[in-house]
Amino acid sequence: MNLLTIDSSTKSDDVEQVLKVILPNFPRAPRQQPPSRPPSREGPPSERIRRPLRKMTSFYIGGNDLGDFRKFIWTSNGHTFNYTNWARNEPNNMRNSNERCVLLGFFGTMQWNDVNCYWLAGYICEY
Ligand SMILES: [Ca+2]
Repeated sequence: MNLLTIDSSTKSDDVEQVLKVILPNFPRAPRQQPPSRPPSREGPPSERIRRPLRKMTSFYIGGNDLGDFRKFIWTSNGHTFNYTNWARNEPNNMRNSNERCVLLGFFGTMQWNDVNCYWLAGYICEY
């Protein structure tokens, strides 16, 4: 199992379709919707998993430049990016803050942002 590799627009679209199914707020709604019911530990396992995910909109994928600065590669195969979906002005290594990992969803879309690898966020794996 590896962190997700997104090496084509087709795969990005496929991942977006999956995220839309499991995350009602993805892509992020223009305005926040109130939760449909109060938090609870009750319910079937699938619901207990989905519930905390509803508010999560940022996920690490398997890209980073931890080897050579600004040379982003996929952890799954070590290949440099043939396809990218950076958000406007990304990757920007904001304020030289050592942004070495790739986050999907930061802007409420499928676009990517380079961030510090210790941001609190979800992650997406594939196998
Ligand atoms: Ca950034």
